[in-house]
Amino acid sequence: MNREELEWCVSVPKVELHAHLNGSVRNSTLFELARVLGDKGVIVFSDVENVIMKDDRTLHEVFKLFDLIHILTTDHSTVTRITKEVIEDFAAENVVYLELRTTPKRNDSIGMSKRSYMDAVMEGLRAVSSVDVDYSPAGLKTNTFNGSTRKKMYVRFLLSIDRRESTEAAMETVKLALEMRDLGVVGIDLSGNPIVGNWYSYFPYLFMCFEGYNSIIILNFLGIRHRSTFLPALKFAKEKGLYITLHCGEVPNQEEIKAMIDFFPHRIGHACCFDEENWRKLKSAKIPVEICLTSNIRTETISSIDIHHFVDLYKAKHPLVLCTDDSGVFSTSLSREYNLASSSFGLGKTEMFQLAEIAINFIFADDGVKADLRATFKEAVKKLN
Ligand code: 6MZ
Repeated sequence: MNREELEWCVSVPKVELHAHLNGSVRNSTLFELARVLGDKGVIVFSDVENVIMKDDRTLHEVFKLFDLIHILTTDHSTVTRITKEVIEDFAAENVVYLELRTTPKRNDSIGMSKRSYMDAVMEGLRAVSSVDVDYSPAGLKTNTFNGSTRKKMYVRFLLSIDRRESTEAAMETVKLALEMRDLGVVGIDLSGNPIVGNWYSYFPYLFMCFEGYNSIIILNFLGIRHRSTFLPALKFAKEKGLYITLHCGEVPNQEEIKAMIDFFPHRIGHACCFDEENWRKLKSAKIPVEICLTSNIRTETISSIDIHHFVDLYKAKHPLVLCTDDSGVFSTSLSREYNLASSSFGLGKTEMFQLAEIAINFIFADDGVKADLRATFKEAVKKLN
């Protein structure tokens, strides 16, 4: 990686729209947390160290890693700490608008509800000290101090529904998002292991009823388990005016991909494993795509960068935005993603700058924020030239 080019990518203002909180935790923080739990005998530090240091991991392995990260991070004070650090790391990268997504977690054993998890996130945001953060859609709430001349950054939140969750848990997340709109929650993300959970609701129990004497015996005929679906929660969120982004096509489930496009989310993430028909559908629907290059390569979702679908979408002028996905897990940064796009696809500085600026069109915020961001880019272009 050319150092000078990377520095240029850092200096460009950027918009980050696909970043998972727990995937963006610094390795140094994970090690520190692992050491504490190791000393308490909750985990074996060296096992954790090996897992964290592993470079390439399949998509399946990544989800095992997240389970481990959640053991390390999920108590209120740690959630606050990682939120502060992650936002400050993005600010240091010159990210001027960040949509940070996280899965609100309930853990009765430590008195954590989805709401208290999010309160801990908000506390982390308010603790950010390296930049002024605007996190309220009405522009009323900032952590600005009087007379501050610090850089300003917009932060908005997306609440993630994990595909493992029940319909009820997904609905609770949507209700929480509605409750927290004034605190900068703008939408819902569907994420998690793509082979878990179903898009459609269906009745998989094939059962036989034997009515005899005074009782009814129900036999589970084929042993197919009922799985709840997240669709009712997503529909409800959309009806209530929340923005929706879906992880779509991380695995080649064409039926689900088709249904997701028909749902017409405001954006989708990844779009890796589309067949020709769904690819055509996506392009004609013009749904913006959050592209995560390093993540796709590291998880082997895309076998090599030169066949990445970025090129096709870019040439077709399809709305797209470069993102990190999990900057901690994949040891990347948004500047590195821009640098990678530039070196892999031969984009010059003008194209890179335009790519960064055009992302403003796809943010889940109002026109006032968009106008302010456009002004920031206008100023930046003068300095960079
Ligand atoms: C799907 C992903 C993901 O929510 O605990 N997540 N879901 N595909 C991916 N591509 C690699 N990367 C991260 O952050 C971690 C959670 O984000 C989702 C997973 O559900 C993971 O557990 P939070 O802050």
